[in-house]
Amino acid sequence: MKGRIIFATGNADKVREIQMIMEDSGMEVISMKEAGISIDIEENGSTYEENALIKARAVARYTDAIVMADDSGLEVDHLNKEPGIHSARYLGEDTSYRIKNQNLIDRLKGVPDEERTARFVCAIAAVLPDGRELTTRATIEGRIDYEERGSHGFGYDPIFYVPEFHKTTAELTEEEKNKVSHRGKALRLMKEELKTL
Ligand code: ITT
Repeated sequence: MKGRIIFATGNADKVREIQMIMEDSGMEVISMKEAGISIDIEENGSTYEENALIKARAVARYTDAIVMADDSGLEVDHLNKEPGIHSARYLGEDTSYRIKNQNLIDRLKGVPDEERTARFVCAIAAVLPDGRELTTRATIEGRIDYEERGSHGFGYDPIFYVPEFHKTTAELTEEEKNKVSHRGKALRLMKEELKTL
């Protein structure tokens, strides 16, 4: 499949990662903002897939291009998988990630390594010009670190420690993160699905 994909996200950090991951697809990825679509979308689904579809469908109303959306989050096992689908809104949408990250570290005070397990989850939804809808999902497993480390990435990356690298995802380069991340894996699954159409 060739052409242009409009990504239904207002998160510029996601757009940067997605453009890198999709570089070899032969398709141009632009954000909804770049496509001149500025709408507020209420994410009231109860799963990552539902929320991704809500975002993609909302933007698909304004274009004949393929529309994709990403809904993602951090699940901390010791906190009953919080903040989960509410990750962007955790402690308030405008609260800095310094504060959100420190809050999660504080809530895990005294919790040993083996109980600090967590994962990033990403669902990608695609709405095709003919109305067909596709979703994929992938995860990356890790642990909540004891302090923030690294300056790459965004959001919860500085506290998301990946044991196989002995680094947080904020200490990985963008290329390294994209190879193993929830978003990299889910988008590559979507690329494969699109190839079969
Ligand atoms: P859009 O809905 O406009 O795409 P958003 O940031 O609100 O942007 P989500 O509702 O999907 O996106 O929330 C995802 C949140 O999960 C994101 O804001 C981060 O806090 C966290 N998150 C997801 N992927 C992440 C990653 O790769 N690294 C760090 N944090 C991540």
